[in-house]
Amino acid sequence: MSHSSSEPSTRNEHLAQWVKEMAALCKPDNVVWLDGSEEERKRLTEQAVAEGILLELDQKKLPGCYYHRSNANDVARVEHLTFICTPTKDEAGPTNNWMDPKEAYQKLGGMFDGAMKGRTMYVVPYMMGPSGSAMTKVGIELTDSIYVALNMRIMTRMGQAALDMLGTTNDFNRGLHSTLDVNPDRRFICHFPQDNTIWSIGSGYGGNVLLGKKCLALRIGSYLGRQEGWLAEHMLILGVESPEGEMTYVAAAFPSACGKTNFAMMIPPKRFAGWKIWTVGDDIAWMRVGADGRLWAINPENGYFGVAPGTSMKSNPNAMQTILKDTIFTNTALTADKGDVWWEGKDGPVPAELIDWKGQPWTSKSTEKAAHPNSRFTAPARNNPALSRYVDDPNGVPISAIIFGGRRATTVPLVLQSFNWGHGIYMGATLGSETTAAATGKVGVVRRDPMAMLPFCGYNMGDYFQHWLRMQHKLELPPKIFMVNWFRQDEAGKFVWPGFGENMRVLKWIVDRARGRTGALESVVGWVPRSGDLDLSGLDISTEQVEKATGVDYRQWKTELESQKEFFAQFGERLPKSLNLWRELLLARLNGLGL
Ligand code: OXD
Ligand code: MN
Repeated sequence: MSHSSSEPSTRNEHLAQWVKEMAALCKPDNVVWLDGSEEERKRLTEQAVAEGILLELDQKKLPGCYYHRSNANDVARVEHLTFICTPTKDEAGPTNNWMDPKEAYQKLGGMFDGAMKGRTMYVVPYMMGPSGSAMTKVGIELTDSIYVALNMRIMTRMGQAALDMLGTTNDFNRGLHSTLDVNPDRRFICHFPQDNTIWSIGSGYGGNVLLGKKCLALRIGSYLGRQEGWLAEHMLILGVESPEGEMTYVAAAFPSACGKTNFAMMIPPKRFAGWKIWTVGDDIAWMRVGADGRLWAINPENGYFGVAPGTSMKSNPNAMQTILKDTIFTNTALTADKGDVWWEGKDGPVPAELIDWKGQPWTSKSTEKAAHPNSRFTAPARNNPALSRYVDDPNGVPISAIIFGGRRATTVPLVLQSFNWGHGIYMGATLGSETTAAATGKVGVVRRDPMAMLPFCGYNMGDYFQHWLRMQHKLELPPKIFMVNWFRQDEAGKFVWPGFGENMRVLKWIVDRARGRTGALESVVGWVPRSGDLDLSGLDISTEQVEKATGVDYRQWKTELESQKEFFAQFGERLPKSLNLWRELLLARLNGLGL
C-alpha cells in the first residue's frame, strides 16, 4: 500500500488499528500523521500551492493568506445528502434524513474502497474545546484533502496536543473523509452517533468536510450531550462589558448566514462609549450546568469559518481585521492582479475588473455575482481584536441570557422576552427563518428552524426539546430567554432596523432584563421593551420606524401560531406536550382579543 508513511505518533492501539483499517480500505499511497507544527504548516501550504489547490495572495498586503476555489458543484452544505444513521429511523426523527447504519457503511464503504489511490491520507488529530477542559472532545479526521487539513489547523486545536489528551483511551470521534471525484451523485455525509463516527465523501466544502464543526460539534455533539446531560448548540457566545467593568455573557442561536459572526464581534456605537463586546465564539456553544447552578459555555472551535459577502468595515470591522493574515479565502472573487480578494459588500468602489469565483473574467457591468454568496474566510480566532481572554478557560463562561433569532420580514418584533424557561424553549422550538445561501436549495422561504438546529440535531428533535426542558431541573439560575429579529421589513421591502453595531441597543436591554434591573411591557406573546426602554439616542431613525421594528402585530401572530401546528404535528408522541400547550394558550389569548 504505502510508498512512504510517516510513523504514527501514537501508542494508542485503538487509534493505530483504526487508521490501519481505514488505510486498507481507502488504499492511499501515503499516510501522513499531522503534528500541528509550524514547519508542517509551511510544508503543506507550499505543496498545496505547487498543486494549484491554494493560490498565494499578495504576502505583503495579506501575510499568510491564500485563496481556494472549490468545484462549482460543491459550494454549500448538502442537507439532502446528510444522514443520521441510527439503528431505527425513529431515533433520527422526522427532520433528519435517515439511513440504516449497515446499509450506510456498505454503500459508502464501496465508494471509499480504493478512493485514495494515488493520494495521501492525512491523519488529523484535533480537540474540540480548550486543552484541559472536562468538556473537550478529541476527534481524528482521516482526509485525502490537503485543503481540509490546512483548514482544520485553523478551525480546531490540531496536532500532537490532541493525541496527548487522548492518551491510550478509545474515546475519540472517528472521522473519515475523501473528496473522491467531487461528484454530487457520490456525495454523502453520514453520521453514526452510536459509534461516534462520521463518514463524509464526495465533497470538499467546509461544512461537509471540516468534520469537527457541524458533524462532530453539533450532530454527534448533540447526541452525546443528551446522553451526558449537556447541550451542543448552534450559538455564538459573547461577553458584554459595561464601562464599570461588569461582564455579562450571552449565547445566541441564529440560522446559518444570519449574522452570528457580526453579532459576536460587534463594536458598540458611539452612544455606548466605554462598552465593549468580547467574542468567545461565533458559531457553536457547548453548555453544561456548573456546580454553582448556572449554565456554563465553551466554544469548541478555534477559528471562524465566516461568510465573506457583506463583511465590511461597516458590518464587522473586527472581522476585517481578523482576516488580514493567516486566512484561507474560498470562492470569493480575486482581484485582477490575483493578489487580493473581493466580494459583494466589501468596502470601497467595485473594481472594474475581477476574476469571479468560477475563475472567469468579470467586469462591473456583469450581472452575475463575482463572489459566491456562500464564499467564506477561514481565520484563526487569535487574530480577532475582540477575542475574549476566557476562550481557553477550561470552565468556559457563565451564561446569563439566551437569544433565539431568525430572519423574518414580518411578525417577529425586534426583541421579545419569554415569560419563563418553558415559554423560552417553546420560542426556540418554533424559531422560523427565511432560508439563505449557506445550504443548497431555494433562498428566501420561511422554514421552521428550531434553535437554529434543524440541519444539525443528531437525533429526534422531539427528544431534543425534552432534553432542553429537562435542563431546567438542574439549573438553579437559568439564563433568561429572548427572541430577536434584525430583519423586519416595511411595505417597500426595506429593513426597518439598522442592525449591526446598533444591535447593541437591544443587547443592553437584554442584559438589563437578565440582571433584573429594567422594566418591560407584557404583550400576549412575551415581554417587550416599554416605550423609552430601548436607548435610541443618537440613532437617526423615525418613531414610526421604531414602532415598525418593535411592534407586535396580533393578526400576524395568529397566523404564525396557526402555522406552527403542522410543524409540531410531525413529531407525534415525541413532542413534549407542554410545547403545544404553549401554542394553544397563546392562540386562545389572541382569540380572546376578538381578532
Ligand atoms: C456555518 C453554517 O457554516 O451554519 O456555520 O452553515
Ligand atoms: Mn453555523
